[in-house]
Amino acid sequence: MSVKVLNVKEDILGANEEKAKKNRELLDKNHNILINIMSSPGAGKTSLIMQTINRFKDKISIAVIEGDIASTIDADKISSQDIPVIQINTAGACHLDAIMIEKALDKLALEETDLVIIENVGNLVCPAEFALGAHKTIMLLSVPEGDDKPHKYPLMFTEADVVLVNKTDVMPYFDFDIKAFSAAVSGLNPSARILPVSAKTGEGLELWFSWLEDMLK
Ligand SMILES: Nc1nc2c(ncn2[C@@H]2O[C@H](COP(=O)(O)OP(=O)(O)O)[C@@H](O)[C@H]2O)c(=O)[nH]1
Ligand SMILES: [Mg+2]
Ligand SMILES: [Zn+2]
Repeated sequence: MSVKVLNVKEDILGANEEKAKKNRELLDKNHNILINIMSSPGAGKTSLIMQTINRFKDKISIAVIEGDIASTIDADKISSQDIPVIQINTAGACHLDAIMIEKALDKLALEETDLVIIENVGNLVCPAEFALGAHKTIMLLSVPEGDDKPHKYPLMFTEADVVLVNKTDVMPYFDFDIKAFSAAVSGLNPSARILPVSAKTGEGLELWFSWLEDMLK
């Protein structure tokens, strides 16, 4: 008997791509920009989003989609800023996919929104495999995680339009080699913008804000 092999992963990713395209069409129709922020747990996604909201909320209308395996802790923080937020609880799944985003977009007043920010599930691996329909992909790597991560988790760095190196305020306590890190990222993805920031002290965030401002024009 011959063995039949089912490439389920390819089918799943193909169906996801189709749905991501539909999401993008919906966003474009409503003149929304969608950014997808990915990192490992604790790298500083929520802190960066809070800083970004503080900076832009008087100028533009922002909505947030929070992806977590469980809880509404991050969504509650964002919501305290009077920002519309949709919490997706993935009940164990370690990434967001385009169908989840479709459902979340359906619950947002897109015609009244300029920028939609996705905080993906904290995970350096599979979130990068699932297109969501985002216009730009942002990756956050924090200093304590180490400068070797582009070698170990290349896909995430390959997919990113912007790589933010967060927690620069603790740089003196870690042997993080920013030059080696930047060279590794550029080797994988020459067009990635690499921006060292501290979402805690605000250091370097001006460059992130001006990148975002340019993109929103
Ligand atoms: N020292 C320092 N701590 C930070 C910075 N950004 C975030 N944190 C802290 O790191 C922890 C995780 O941050 P959070 O934004 O929740 O990360 P997330 O899990 O990626 O959303 C929190 O205790 C933050 O206060 C930073 O730039 N410097
Ligand atoms: Mg978070
Ligand atoms: Zn996953």
